[in-house]
Amino acid sequence: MRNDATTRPASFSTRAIHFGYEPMDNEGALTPPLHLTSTFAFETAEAGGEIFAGERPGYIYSRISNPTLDLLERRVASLEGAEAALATASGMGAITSTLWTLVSPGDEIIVDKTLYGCTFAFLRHGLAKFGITITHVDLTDAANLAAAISQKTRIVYFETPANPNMRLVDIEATAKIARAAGAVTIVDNTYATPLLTRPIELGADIVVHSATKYLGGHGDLVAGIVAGSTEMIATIRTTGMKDMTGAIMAPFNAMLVLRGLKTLKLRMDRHSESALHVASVLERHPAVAQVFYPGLKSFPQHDLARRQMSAFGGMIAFELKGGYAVGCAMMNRLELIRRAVSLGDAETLVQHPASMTHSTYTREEREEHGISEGLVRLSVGLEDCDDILADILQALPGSAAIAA
Ligand code: 3LM
Repeated sequence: MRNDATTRPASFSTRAIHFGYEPMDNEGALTPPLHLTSTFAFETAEAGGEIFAGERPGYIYSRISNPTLDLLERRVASLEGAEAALATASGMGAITSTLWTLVSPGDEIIVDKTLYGCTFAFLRHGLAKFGITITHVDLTDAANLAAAISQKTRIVYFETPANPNMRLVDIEATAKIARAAGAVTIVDNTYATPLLTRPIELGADIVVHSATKYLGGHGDLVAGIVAGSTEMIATIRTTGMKDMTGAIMAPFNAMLVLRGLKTLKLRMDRHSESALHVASVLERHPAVAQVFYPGLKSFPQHDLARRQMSAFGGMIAFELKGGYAVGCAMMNRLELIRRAVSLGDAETLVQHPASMTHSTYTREEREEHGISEGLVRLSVGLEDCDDILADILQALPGSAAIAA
C-alpha cells in the first residue's frame, strides 16, 4: 500500500500514521529514517546548479529542506487539508517567518483582541517598528471586521480558541470578509489541532501551529508548522524562513513530532473528554466565579463551538471568587498538577496568564484585551480524570469544609 496523495483518501488517524511513507522504499524500515545531515551532496556541479535554480528536484541544505522534515510537512498538510506545509523551529518561528514574508511597510494587519503573549509582543513591539499598522478588532463578531477592513489590510490574524481566554472566531464568516477585501486569513490552530478544526477547509489561507503543544504532545520539544497553498508555502520557505528568520526545525524534532502525530486522535479524544468533565465540575463549585470552556452550554459561543469544532479540546480558563490572590493560593495547593506554562502535554499543567504567558501585555492592555488578572489556565492532561479532579477539588477554597 502506498500512502501518498494518489491513494484512496484514508481517515485522520490512518493518515497521521502512514501518509507519505513507504517502508519498502526505505529498506523495509517501519519507522521513517532520521536524516541527521546539514548538507546534501550533488552528483555533479551542473546538477547542483540546476537544483539551486529549481530546474531539478533535490535537497541542498537543511535550512531549506530535509527528507525527515519533508515527511512531517506532507503529513501535517494532509491532516490540515492544505496543499503544503513548512516545519519551523518553534511556533514563534512559524508565525514570524510567515508574517515577515507577507507584509511590507504601510500594510495593516487586523488581529483579534486576544492573542498569545509572544505573538502580541511580536506584532506590537516587533512588526509595528517597521511601519506596519497593527489594528485590534473584536473578531468574535464578523461584522466588526467588515466595518474595520480596508484596502490597507493585508492580513487578518487570529487564534481560535484564543490563548488564554478561549474566545472563538467564526473562521468561515471571517475568511469570507477578508477574501472579499483581498486580505490573507491566518489562523493559529494550536489549541484546536487539525483534528478538532480545519481552518483551510473553512476558507482560511494559512494555518500556523506551535507543534510544541498537542502535535508533539509530550512536552519534550519546541517546534512549529505553517500550512497553506503550495505557492504560499514555497514563498514563506524561501523568503521568511530561509533568509529572514532561519527558524528551521531540527530533524530530530521532526521525528518526535511524527511520533506524536500517530497518537494525536487518541490523545485529543482523551484531553477533550477529561476537560469537559473537569469544566463541568468547576462550573458547579461554589468557589468558582466563572469557567470558560467551549463545550459548556454556558459558554457564550457554544453554538459556534459545536459548528466549528468536532470536540472542545483540553484547555480551560477559570476565575475563582476572590480573583488573583485566591487563584494563586489554589495553584500552590495543587499536588499532582504542575505549575508550568505550555500546554498539550500528558501532564496536567496550570498557570497564571497575567503574570506568566501574557505578562508581555501591560496591565492596562490586558484589561483592554479581555485577559483578567484573576484568570487561571488549565491544560488538562492524560492522567486518570478522577486523579486530576481530586487534586483540583482538594486545592479549591472551602474544600476542607466540604471534606469535613
Ligand atoms: C503557552 N504558548 O504556555 P512556541 N501560538 C500559541 C501558543 O500558545 C504558543 C505559540 C504560538 C505557550 C508557551 S509561554 C512562555 C509558553 C497559541 C506558545 C508559540 O514558539 O512553540 O512556544 O509557540 O501558552
